Amino acid sequence: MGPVLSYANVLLTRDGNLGIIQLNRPKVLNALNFELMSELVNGLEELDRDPYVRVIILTGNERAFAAGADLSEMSLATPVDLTLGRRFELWDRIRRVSKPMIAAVNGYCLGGGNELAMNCDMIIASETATFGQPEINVGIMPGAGGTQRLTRVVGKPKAMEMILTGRSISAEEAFRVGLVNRVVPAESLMQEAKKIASEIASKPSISIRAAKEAILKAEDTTLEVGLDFERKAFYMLFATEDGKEGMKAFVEKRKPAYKGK
Ligand code: CO8
Repeated sequence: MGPVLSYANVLLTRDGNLGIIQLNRPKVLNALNFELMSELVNGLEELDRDPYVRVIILTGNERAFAAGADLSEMSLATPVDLTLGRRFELWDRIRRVSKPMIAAVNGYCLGGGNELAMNCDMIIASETATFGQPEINVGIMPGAGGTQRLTRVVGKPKAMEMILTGRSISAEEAFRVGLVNRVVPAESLMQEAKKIASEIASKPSISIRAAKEAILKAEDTTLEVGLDFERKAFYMLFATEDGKEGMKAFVEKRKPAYKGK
């Protein structure tokens, strides 16, 4: 393990078949400015293209995953800048990352930071993490998917409470309402994130990719269209060597040897 590429605002490393991106603007609690977001998305795409990387972990530091959009930058924005700028295209590119992404969250996970964590496929939180959409306190509202994704995840009443009061919730509450997958002691956060990432990384990669795509479809389509999509993806896996190998190995009572093909 070791740094491979060092951008100015994110640190990108590889650890075996895991790709790790650490947000790295600690002085401002990883506030998401345009430069950080551009580097983050380029880093994610770099890892997505890397054939050796199976799962991506996104993390911050002890104090913050990210305290939201950079307010010193945002406070100067106009609707025209926001419309014509590439800021929100970056968010669309995160959704197109095909490999599983796990957010390992310590400290503040607020506003755009929470939206970023929700853009990942799972969230592992440390006991000291806090989650919130405090935009209302600065006269705006969530703009990178908060009203849509949080509502789908925690339901309307809780999303209303969080977004309209701007109050944060603890990691424990985030777990109870289904926003995070598990809560672990701060000192074992990365270890736990890597454990689940490695488990996923050991599975046949085409199945993982197809299953992720199908689950994401469930977020924005009808049941009928989603079931249809799932079925086609399922059929497709019968054309893969790994699909044949996995089922054959079970029947022959041996461990499968997957090739990622
Ligand atoms: N933007 C810019 N700087 C920030 C931000 C931020 N969001 N959050 C913290 N900082 C800076 C502080 O200004 C401070 O800098 P300095 O040392 O130079 O004064 C430093 O980080 C440390 O922060 P604090 O001293 O405030 O630390 P505290 O522990 O006292 O408080 C808090 C921590 C509670 C997290 C507090 O910093 C805070 O309330 N931050 C703002 C949180 C917020 O409102 N987030 C929502 C922003 S709006 C948003 O996310 C909209 C998303 C829309 C799309 C996304 C596009 C990218």
